[in-house]
Parts: sequence; C-alpha cells; structure tokens
Amino acid sequence: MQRTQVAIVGAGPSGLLLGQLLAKSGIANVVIEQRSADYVLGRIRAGVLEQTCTDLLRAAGVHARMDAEGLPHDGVCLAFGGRLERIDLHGLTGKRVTVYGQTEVTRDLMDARRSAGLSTVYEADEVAVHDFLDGSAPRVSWLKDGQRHELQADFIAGCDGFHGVCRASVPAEKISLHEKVYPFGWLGLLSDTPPVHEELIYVHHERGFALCSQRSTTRSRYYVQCSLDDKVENWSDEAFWHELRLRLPAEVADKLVTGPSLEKSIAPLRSFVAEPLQFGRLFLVGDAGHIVPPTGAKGLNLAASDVGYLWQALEGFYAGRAGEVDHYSQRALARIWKAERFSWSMTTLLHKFPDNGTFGTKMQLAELDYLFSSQAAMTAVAENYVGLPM
Ligand code: RFL
Ligand code: PHB
Repeated sequence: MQRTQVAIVGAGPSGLLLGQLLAKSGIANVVIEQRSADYVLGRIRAGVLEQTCTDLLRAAGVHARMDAEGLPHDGVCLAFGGRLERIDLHGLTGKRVTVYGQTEVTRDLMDARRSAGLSTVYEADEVAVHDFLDGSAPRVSWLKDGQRHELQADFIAGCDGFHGVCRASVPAEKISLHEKVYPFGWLGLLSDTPPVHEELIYVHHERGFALCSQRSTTRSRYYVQCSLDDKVENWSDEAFWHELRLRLPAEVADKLVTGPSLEKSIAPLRSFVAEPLQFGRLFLVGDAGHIVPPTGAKGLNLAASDVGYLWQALEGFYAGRAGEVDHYSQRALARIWKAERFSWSMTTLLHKFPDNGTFGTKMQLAELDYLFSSQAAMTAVAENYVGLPM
C-alpha cells in the first residue's frame, strides 16, 4: 500500500492550493481526482479574488501569471431603478479585488504541481475514504485502469466539491446540514468581446438580476437570472444578448459589444453549510463543506481561506502541536458563516423572487437607495466584498 502524510481528494482549487502549501512546508501529499485535468479546466466558474486568496496563492509560489495578467479592481458598480452607482472599495477599505479567472488559478496550480513533481492521480474511479473516524491511519481507495489502489495517510482532506464522496461518507448522526435553495439560477455566457464597463456591474432589474463581469480586457463573462427549468439549449446567443441588454441601464446597454459564446451554462443558486468540518482524521474543505450563491463572489475565496486555516493546523501538527488540527473546523466556520450571510443578503437584495410582490421589490429599492446615501452602509458592503480578515 502507498503511504503519504495528507491524502487530498479533489483537484479543484481547494485541493491543488492545499497540496502546494503543504509541499512548501515539507508535508507530503497526494491528490486524487475523479475527472481528467482538461475536464477540471473546462468548468467556467469564479472570477473575483480577494486579497486573502491572492496572498495564499503568493505563499504557495503561484503568482507570476496572476500578477502579470490579473486586473486589480478598486471599485464595483450596482445598477437599479435606472441608476448606475459605484462602491469605492479601495477608498472605503484600503483594499481591492483581483479579476483573474478560476480556470487560470487552477491551470497555474496544476503547472506548479507538475513542476514540483508532486503526485496527482487523475481519472480515479470509485474513490472511497475509510477508517477516518477512529484511529490514525485513514485510507483512500480508487480504481484506475481496472486496478484497485489504496493510499494510507495521516489525514484526508475532502476537497471534492459539493457532490463529492467525502461529506457523503460521514455518518448522518455526526453532521448537521443547513441549506437554503433559491427559486432561480444564473445563465452565464463567456465571450471574446471587450467588457462593457471597466468594473463589474451587479444589476437589479424588474426582469431579474444580471451581472457584467470579465476575465480580461478582451474577454467578458455575463450572467442573467433565469428560471430553474430553463435549459441552456433553449437560449441562443442572440436571446441571451437581447435579455441582458433589456436589463442594463441605457448608457451601459448602448456600449455592449456582443459576439459568439465560448461557453454557456446554467448554475442553480444555493446556500449550504455542513457542521462541523472535521470528523476524526477527515477534514471538509471548500465546496465540500459549504456553498454560497455566487452573488457575493465568495465561493472560491472561502475555499482558499479554509485551505489557509487547514494549512496552519497541519503545519502545527507536524511541528509537534498536535492539538492545532482540532481548531480547524471552528476557525473556518466563523469566517464561513459571515460570508454566507453576505452572499445571502446580496442575493436577496438583487434578485427577482417569485413571491416578493410589489412590497418586496420596494424594500429592495429602498435598501439600495439607502446604501448609496450612507457611507456606513457602503463601507459595510465594501469590507465584506473585499473579504473579511482571516
Ligand atoms: P470544486 O471546484 O468543485 O472542485 C472539487 C473537485 O473534486 C472533484 N471530485 C472528486 N474527486 C475524487 N473523487 C470524488 N468522488 C470526487 N467528486 C468530485 C471534482 O471533479 C473537482 O475537480 O471545489 P473547490 O476546490 O472547493 O472550489 C470551490 C470553487 O470551485 C467554487 O466555490 C467557486 O467556483 C464558486 N464561484 C465563485 N467563487 C468566487 O469566489 N468568486 C466568484 O466570482 C465565483 N463565481 C462560482 C462563481 C461558482 C459558479 N458555479 C458554476 C457554481 C460563478 C459560478 C457560475
Ligand atoms: C464571474 O466573473 O464569474 C463572477 C464575478 C462576480 C460574481 C460571480 C461571478 O459575484
């Protein structure tokens, strides 16, 4: 049987960043992923990185391309009731965010892992985790090319996303799940067209939410709120651009440059937290332990802060401070719940809810009007958007 110190299940950003940071601290690890590397890179997801996340990527030594190509953003815009307003993130908090896609972060982490010669198993079938609740020798097993493999470790990091096997392997009586599912989704479109605005625009509109985001000065990412039974096949590029234009303020819509989509997909919106995040020798990290709706741009950033806490805890353990691993769950959850609150509140503020009625819509517009009349309210949004301290 193979042996390592930390077995990492999942090669998304959580698993790859944890692997890189542990390796920097001299802690051996193996990553086991059920998909191919190309499949992982094909998923178009997050675009906005907080400073806590860029600091961790820097600590992992994975920052050269992010520094060269990432776009620092000092502000973010909100459109509602025919107005286009700006929150001065940097002026209000002294911090900024970086626009650099999750695909690029993942690619950089994969390249660094390969260069460092660290062990990664892609296309592992039937991944299973064993013996983590009691004792100190948990195992991960999988099938690859028809052969069964087993890896023994000191710890297992469950970085395998919302649909992974790690959380599902915890006995039901040992875990509490808190969930809210929203009655809509986001239809996203990626295109090689210049972004409509230099900063992101979050849009409250009577037809539904929209978001103008970007990946670079030549690549745009747009979203429109859609119904849960919408199918991506039923949305032509033309229909998407038409719907987006209808939701944008006129001065923005006039500048929109359209083009063929490179990718289009629908994501459901969910808030979800599992408690605790440690089960003996198994830790849940990132989307395996919690989900936020994308409205606050927090999912990837929370995954990164979980990784930061777990890295510190495991470093402590291997430096002879065995008890530190037992603080991971509590420390990570304190930050997670605050990001859950922010993501839920931004989602509630900006989307069209089927049961809202005119009163609900008036409340949203009153809150938006208040936000831009109050430095205190704007500062509260800004400090959450740039990321609370770790
Ligand atoms: P991931 O990225 O889902 O990776 C998990 C990996 O585990 C693998 N896996 C398994 N491997 C082995 N055995 C098994 N049984 C396995 N089951 C699964 C999977 O194949 C996968 O490779 O989780 P991770 O690493 O925790 O990373 C989390 C982030 O991906 C996620 O939080 C963000 O993408 C969320 N998110 C955003 N976050 C931000 O911080 N800022 C944003 O702007 C932002 N925008 C978004 C988003 C997510 C979106 N979608 C589609 C959900 C926009 C969208 C549309
Ligand atoms: C994105 O660019 O994909 C993106 C940006 C901000 C969000 C969500 C998604 O809040």
